[in-house]
Amino acid sequence: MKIYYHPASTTSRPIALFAAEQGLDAQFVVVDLFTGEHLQEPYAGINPSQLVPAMEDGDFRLTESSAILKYLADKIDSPTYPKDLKQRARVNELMDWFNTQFCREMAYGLVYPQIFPNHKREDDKVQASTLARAREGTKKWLKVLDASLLGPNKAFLTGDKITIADYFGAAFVGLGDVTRCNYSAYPNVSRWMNNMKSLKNWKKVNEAIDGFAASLKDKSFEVV
Ligand SMILES: N[C@@H](CCC(=O)N[C@@H](CS)C(=O)NCC(=O)O)C(=O)O
Repeated sequence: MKIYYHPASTTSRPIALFAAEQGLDAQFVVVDLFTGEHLQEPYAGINPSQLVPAMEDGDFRLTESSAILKYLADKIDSPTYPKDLKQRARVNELMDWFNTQFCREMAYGLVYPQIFPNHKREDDKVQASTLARAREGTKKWLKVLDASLLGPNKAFLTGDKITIADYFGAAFVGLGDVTRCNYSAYPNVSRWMNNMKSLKNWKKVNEAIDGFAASLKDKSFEVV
């Protein structure tokens, strides 16, 4: 099985972390986003959306990080994607929540326009209003995550056991480290992220993004 990915990519890191933690046997193939390898053949033929990650299992190809995680967890019969109808529905719900609401505001609204030149708005006023709006949106979703989705007692999103929703969601929330967001107003989010960061393979999997964050240490950002 091959996983095409980039080590700094927000949507690749949940898969790399899942694989490392759950002992998935897969060949990880780097697609260099910085040289535009994803925009050219052969990768553009593997994922017509020209994004990472993508997976090949024999002649079966799959894109979309959330779908790939579910496939991989089922493939190795992992308890991180429960079989019980309602427990599985809860994991799906959380993954959809991160992939839509949270990702839109945090990644595409607040962080990417500040760290990726191709996401920066051309007009300074538009850039400023995009960030201001996304900052409020991100705060709203962090509050929901803190108070309702996590609450004061859970180690992980669905209780005391880790699921693929945790691997998935932590990459988006962890993106805040790149621009030095401060989550102290969200103690349950902070506790959960500390649990995620305590995983054996977190540091290694996040080496590339941590290095990128370090390279931006003198730059100031709009943050939550
Ligand atoms: N919905 C997709 C999003 C994938 C995505 O946005 N990948 C980014 C890296 S995090 C990418 O390949 N970006 C390249 C580009 O925008 O040119 C998924 O979850 O797999």
